[in-house]
Amino acid sequence: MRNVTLCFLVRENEICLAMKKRRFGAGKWNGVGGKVEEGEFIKEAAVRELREEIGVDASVDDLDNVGNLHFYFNEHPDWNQYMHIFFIKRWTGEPKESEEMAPRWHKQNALPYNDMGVDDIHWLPQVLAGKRVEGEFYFDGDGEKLDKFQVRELATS
Ligand code: 6OG
Repeated sequence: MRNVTLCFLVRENEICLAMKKRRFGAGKWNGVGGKVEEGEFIKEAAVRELREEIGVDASVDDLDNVGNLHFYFNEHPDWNQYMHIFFIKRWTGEPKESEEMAPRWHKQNALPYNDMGVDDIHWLPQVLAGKRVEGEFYFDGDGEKLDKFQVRELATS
């Protein structure tokens, strides 16, 4: 299954979400990420996407893997993907807009879940509370409708 990354810059009480301007998830707030390319390590791909999409530089050592989720698209099995989620507390540069995304800081306790992926409300609050998660989500249609899901909390190391 295709590996994809999702990164969130976090600072006290706030998290950086980016408005996706095109392609999958356009018009929604999300973390920053994309497909892992052939021959790339997952964290390297995450660092590359951060630089390409919001102009921020991070070190692979500062990527904290807070969750891993399998996504299954009932009507588009070729879209199925395994998403690796990272929180990042140390980086250089200021998030800035690109052709792909427009970043903005949000209060962690007032996130725009209605304008985010339908899965996010089911795992992001746990992650913000310091938990690590794994799980599976099944979607109908193009990913806008949740069919069923399971999320499990993992022991934090
Ligand atoms: P490109 O195809 O533009 O990368 N992604 C999802 N994120 C959330 N929160 N929910 C989903 O539910 C998602 N499916 C994919 C992974 C797509 C980006 O969107 C994330 C990538 O960071 C279905 O290269």
